[in-house]
Amino acid sequence: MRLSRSFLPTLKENPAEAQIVSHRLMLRAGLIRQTASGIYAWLPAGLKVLRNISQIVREEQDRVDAQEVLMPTLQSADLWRRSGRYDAYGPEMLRIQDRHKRELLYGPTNEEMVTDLFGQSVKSYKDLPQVLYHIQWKFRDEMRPRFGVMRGREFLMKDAYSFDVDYASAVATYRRMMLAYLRTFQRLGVRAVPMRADTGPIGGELSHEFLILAPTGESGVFYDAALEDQDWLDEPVDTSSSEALEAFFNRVTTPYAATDEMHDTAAWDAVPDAQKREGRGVEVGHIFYFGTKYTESMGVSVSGADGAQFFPEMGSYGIGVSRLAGAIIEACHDENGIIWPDSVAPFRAAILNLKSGDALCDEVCEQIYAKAPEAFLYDDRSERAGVKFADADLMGHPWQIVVGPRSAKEGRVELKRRATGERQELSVDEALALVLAG
Ligand code: 5CA
Repeated sequence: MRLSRSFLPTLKENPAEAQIVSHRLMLRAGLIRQTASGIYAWLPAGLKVLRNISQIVREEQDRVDAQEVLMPTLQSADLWRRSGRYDAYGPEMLRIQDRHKRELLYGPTNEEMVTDLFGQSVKSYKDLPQVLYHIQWKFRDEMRPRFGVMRGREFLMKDAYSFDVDYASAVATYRRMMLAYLRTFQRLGVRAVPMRADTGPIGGELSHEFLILAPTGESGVFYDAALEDQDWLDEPVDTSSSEALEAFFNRVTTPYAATDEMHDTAAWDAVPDAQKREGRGVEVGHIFYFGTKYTESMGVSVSGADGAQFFPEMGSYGIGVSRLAGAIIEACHDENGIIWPDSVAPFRAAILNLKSGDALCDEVCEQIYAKAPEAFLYDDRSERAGVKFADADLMGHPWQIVVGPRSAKEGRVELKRRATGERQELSVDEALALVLAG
């Protein structure tokens, strides 16, 4: 994308309404704009981030055999009356009437709809397990929307729902999903620690939330440093073996980890001091096992091997996709701006033309840009070098390719790595190879 022609409205000043760093940086870097309280429009660079996050989430869901669907945002109130949650959900639910005075709602979550969809088509134990997910907008009329996309009213969620034949199979599904989550967050370039959680309005008996560690997080967290050394990308777990899944689950859940809400000081005292880590975290995912709560209340049963009807065991698994954009910034920034992990960045590199209008500089920049226009944000504006450097740091591209008249004469460019500040002078081809690798 050429910066001179793009819709990338950066701000020099910190917007007064933004209290936390990710909100400030998302506004300043031109990623989002608020359109109503707790509701945001995603501008081109922000949308690329949202898509990059969604794609990694999708790949990891597909890897554990979850199947993508797309359920609507609007749901009928009757569906929620069947589970008894229509009245129970309270004022967070946005209730709507259509022209025929039929009651609808903007979905805050999809347990009822997916249970109904499942029940319409699946009639036998032979068709289990099933895991369905979608990446769809949700609405929760939060009392105090704040911190930009971190606590919005409309927000993008990946929500998956599983149906299993019995408890043992449901637990295996839950553990597979836990692994998918750890891999997802690792690929997104952040560390997320799973913590035992309260089940809240979703209900159920087994639940973990995943928190990204960031000093500005909403929850206090206490955890054992053993959880810091785990690598889920290079240590494959055999997800077809329930023993391997159990060993994995124990490894992740045995070391102490709790948010302040669930903190157990006696158990914490037993953690060796050198292993104790205390900090703050942002909840980016939450998984639940709740058995037959919805299948039973909604009357959705299938026939078993013995011919008798039974209620499938369910779980639901959420990831806050739009919240993640903010949470990643909370974890990855410095005083100059965002430092995007490579996997999430809207552009791999900015091309900074230090002398727009100079024939040679323009030519070298155009030559680089033509190699991969989708990967680069070409700063072709006739601005001062300082402005270009500052904007590139603010927007957080993993690399900056700096083209100035002196080095351009020798066919060389300066390559800066945003995360470390390291600079090196390289030939155009060497720089391109580094930037476009992986
Ligand atoms: N049905 C279950 C799982 S599919 C569910 O709704 N879980 S949840 O309530 O925990 O939400 C899942 C994730 O959505 C949360 O972990 C959080 O990351 C994100 N989320 C929840 N509320 C908001 C909000 N107001 N703004 C942004 N993200 C949110």
